[in-house]
Amino acid sequence: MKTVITFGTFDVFHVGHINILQRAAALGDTLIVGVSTDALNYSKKGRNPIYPERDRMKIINSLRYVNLCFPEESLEKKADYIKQFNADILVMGDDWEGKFDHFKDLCEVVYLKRTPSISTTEIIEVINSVE
Ligand code: C2G
Repeated sequence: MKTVITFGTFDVFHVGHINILQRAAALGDTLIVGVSTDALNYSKKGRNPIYPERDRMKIINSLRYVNLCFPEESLEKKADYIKQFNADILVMGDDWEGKFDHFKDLCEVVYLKRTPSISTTEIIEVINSVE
């Protein structure tokens, strides 16, 4: 039995998010998702996500590929989360390529190709440009 863990904000949920969660789930038997909190986002990006963390967690929790979802409170706690959930594989999109290689002594680290031409930032830009 293999447990897969992944992390993300998953703001303004879109098909790129579905694609990575579906492929992450296919790598093991259980998929656990850390959803970054509003506070973590604010500290990273200087703004709150469009959807509050309660709603982002509700969306992730309702997906059939996801077995469990929890709030990711700090980027520095990844090793603790990997150990806490006994994860065998850490999956991230390839925008994070190389950034989590130091966890290779804890678990397998896999970077999956991002879905091209879609991102939360682009969706927000398109909405903002509508007059
Ligand atoms: N993603 C993707 N294709 C896209 C957009 C996103 O595969 N077109 C993937 C990202 O690579 C990431 C996941 O979807 O693995 C979530 O993306 P974000 O919500 O943008 O996550 P991010 O803000 O990068 O948060 O601890 C790490 C952070 O919590 C990651």
